[in-house]
Amino acid sequence: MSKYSQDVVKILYDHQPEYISGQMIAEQLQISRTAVKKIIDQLKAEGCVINSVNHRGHQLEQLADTWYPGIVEQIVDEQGFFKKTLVFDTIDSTQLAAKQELVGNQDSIIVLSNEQTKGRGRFNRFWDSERGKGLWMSAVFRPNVPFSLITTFNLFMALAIRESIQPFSNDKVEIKWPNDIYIGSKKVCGFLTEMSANSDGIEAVICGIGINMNQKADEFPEEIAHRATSILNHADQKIDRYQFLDTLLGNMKKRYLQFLTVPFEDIREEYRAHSNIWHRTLKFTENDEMFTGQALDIDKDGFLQVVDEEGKPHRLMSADIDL
Ligand code: BTX
Repeated sequence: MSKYSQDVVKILYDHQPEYISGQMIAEQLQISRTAVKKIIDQLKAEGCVINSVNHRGHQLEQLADTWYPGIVEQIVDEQGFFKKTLVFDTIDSTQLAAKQELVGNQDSIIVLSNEQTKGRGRFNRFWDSERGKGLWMSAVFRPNVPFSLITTFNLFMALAIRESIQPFSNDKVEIKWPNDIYIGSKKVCGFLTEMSANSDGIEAVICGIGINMNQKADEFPEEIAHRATSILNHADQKIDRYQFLDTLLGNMKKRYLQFLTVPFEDIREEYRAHSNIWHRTLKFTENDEMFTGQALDIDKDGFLQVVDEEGKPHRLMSADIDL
């Protein structure tokens, strides 16, 4: 791929919905018109929908299923919150890259990759991260808050992710406490919050988010096909990854500022209303202990209040729940 392809796609993106002539692109980049034509053909081959019309030029209709760094950076910059953006074509895990990148600076960071070869969930479980199908992202935050507050961070992020997926889905999107987002009985997103601390306190909070955007139902690996879904499976058209990223970053910024300024108590009702675990019998696993019970409530500190079949109460900070 030509080193100018990132520039060409950015120029086309900035000109949307207008046409721009090959001549103008060539002049801006100080390359030949033939070179521009070649790059545009390459962009079309990788999946960009570009309308090319004689005497008018080129118009970008849709980007390919890939992250173009210049466009991602522009979206992140326009949101005005994250200070650094890293975009990979392939990487072991965005979470690992984020942890390396946060050392020795105070930046808030976004890390995205087209695919992950070792995407990880909680307890080192695998996270399926196919190329071009989903949003595999880690976000580094720098909250200056006491350790005790960090437990509720995840709950604010859950709301941010849920409300970002909902406008793209025809069906109800719900939070499955503590780390998943569901549509119906299937997982559309898994996220986790990790912390890096030193003797001065919290150095960073790293939120890893995996969202299935555009997999067709038969495209999931066999072992998760029965419990995984994508937004596409609940939408009328393909999810525009850039529009989705913009929505998600906006909601993450909003919820993060809320996390810094109000207690969880203020959003507790909203969280409860968007959760899918009430009024049903569930199987809980916490620290290798398994029991069946019912989730009754979430308290002001974000702990789940559960009563098991014997009537014994449990207060859970984290657990695996089988629906
Ligand atoms: P979790 O441990 O709650 O969920 C992992 C479980 O979910 C797996 O054991 C598997 O059963 C199922 N699963 C795996 N892949 C998918 C998928 N694509 N869709 C639905 N279900 C799946 C939740 O962990 C937290 C996941 C965070 C993933 C992000 S991606 C960006 C960042 N980088 C990284 O390595 N992890 C995070």
